[in-house]
Amino acid sequence: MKILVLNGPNLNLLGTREPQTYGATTLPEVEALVTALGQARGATVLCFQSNHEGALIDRIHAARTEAVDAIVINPGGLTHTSVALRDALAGVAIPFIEVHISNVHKREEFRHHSYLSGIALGVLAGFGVDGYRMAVTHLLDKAS
Ligand code: CA2
Repeated sequence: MKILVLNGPNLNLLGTREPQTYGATTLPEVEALVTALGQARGATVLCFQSNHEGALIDRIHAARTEAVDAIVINPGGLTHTSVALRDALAGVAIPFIEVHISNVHKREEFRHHSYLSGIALGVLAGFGVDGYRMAVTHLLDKAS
């Protein structure tokens, strides 16, 4: 089982700014946690973050040749803007779970629409960084 955990723009700032919205855990801490979760269950978890839409799309394309079984993605602000990211995920046809740290439905109207949710396996929002653990655990459970 190989899972790719992707984070989009600005999520490298996790744990350093806006803790009231995004919590105090850093991205390296989240990545260490999901990597350990995978290791404990004999799975490989790969992690990648970029502030660039094209780099995320290239990483999604590469996932197909690496035989990645599933993707966990927090697309950041690209959630609400990117048809290209949706097309990339649809194009590789790798099942994915969309994760949002905050409950986007309780925030501004423009955060209520996601270009990805309609083709996602599932969506988690509002559970803080625990959403990443929940998503990876679900995929590991489903595969076992
Ligand atoms: O709640 C989420 O996880 C979001 O995907 C985060 C995005 C936001 O645009 C989405 O509407 C919801 C923003 C990511 C910014 O991350 C930061 C983390 C710490 C400090 C500042 C920004």
